[in-house]
Amino acid sequence: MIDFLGYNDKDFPIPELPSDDACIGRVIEEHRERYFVMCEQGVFEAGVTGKIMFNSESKDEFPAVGDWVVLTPMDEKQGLIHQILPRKTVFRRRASGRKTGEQVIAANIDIAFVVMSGDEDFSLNRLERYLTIIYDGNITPVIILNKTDLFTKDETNEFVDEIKTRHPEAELIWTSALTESGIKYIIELLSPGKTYCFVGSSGVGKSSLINRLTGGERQRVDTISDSTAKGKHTTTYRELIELENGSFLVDTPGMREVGISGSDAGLEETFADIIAVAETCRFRDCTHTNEPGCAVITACESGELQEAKLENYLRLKRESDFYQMEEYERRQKGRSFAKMIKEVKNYNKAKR
Ligand SMILES: Nc1nc2c(ncn2[C@@H]2O[C@H](COP(=O)(O)OP(=O)(O)OP(=O)(O)O)[C@@H](O)[C@H]2O)c(=O)[nH]1
Ligand SMILES: [Mg+2]
Repeated sequence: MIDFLGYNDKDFPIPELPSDDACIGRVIEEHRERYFVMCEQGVFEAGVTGKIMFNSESKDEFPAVGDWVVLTPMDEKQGLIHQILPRKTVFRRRASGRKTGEQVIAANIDIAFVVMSGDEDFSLNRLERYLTIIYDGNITPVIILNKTDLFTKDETNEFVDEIKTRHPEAELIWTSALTESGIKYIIELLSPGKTYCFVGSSGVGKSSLINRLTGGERQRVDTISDSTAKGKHTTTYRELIELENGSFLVDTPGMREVGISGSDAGLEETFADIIAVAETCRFRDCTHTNEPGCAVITACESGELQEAKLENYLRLKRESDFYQMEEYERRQKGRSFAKMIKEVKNYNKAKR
């Protein structure tokens, strides 16, 4: 039985190792395809083998923070990642910008804290994007409303009510990283061997909350953007931190885009109230926009369902469907290209 960095060989049997000196480690930092992997012998800076590099069809086949991997040391400080062990859970979003496919933000997460604050960051629609991704990855969400010190009690209560009305099923904690109010409710959730990640927009206080939990100023100043950010401690890479009680926290940089991929399971859980009513619509393929006998529209009119939530559901469902269609087309294209290469090869062989 291995009990190391939350690795439990009951969850994943230890695979056959490629050599005697190979070991199991956990990815604790990710920097553009270079990884820091913590093993029992220490921390190794590692890249992936050529096999992973060339056989991977998409970015989610590369290691991510929180992954357990098989590593062979090359010297005392450098290593090579041979294999990623199966992921128990995964926090992934649609790759940002013009890239295709999915990007894994963190793997093997038990609870994801979605941090938001009451200032301009407050958005129930964005919160639902996070919930969809979290449920889709088999992770349990906990919502944190931070920076309550900036608001009156009544204002905080209003934010709390808005979140609870829209998502009564999700656990909600309101905190101030400045005054430490509410921090104890986060601590109550942290168990040894479990992994927790903090996600949310830039500046909402993810790293500040983590600093409170570690009890120290472990946050690094971002020296690169110091001149523009005036010494702001903005997080630039994902990292895993071990707490004294044996639990693990993943800090992530603020996300500008929270694009969902094909996340039907996540949508079904986030919008379970809408999905339940939709079962009773007259048409099975009802789009809940203008059909006669649409139970969802009737429920919105009577106040049983919230119209704003329905609008967001329909938007996210379209996004999920679009992603799946795009991926399907991309794979078909990839397949027909591979088929064409094969045909050319066969033709050339036949000619010889
Ligand atoms: N008033 C107040 N300020 C806070 C609180 N939490 C964080 N801050 C401040 O908000 C700013 C951003 O905090 P960070 O902890 O760096 O935010 P972050 O979510 O880690 O941001 P990124 O790393 O850019 O994603 C800092 O100036 C913090 O001091 C809080 O509870 N109350
Ligand atoms: Mg940060």
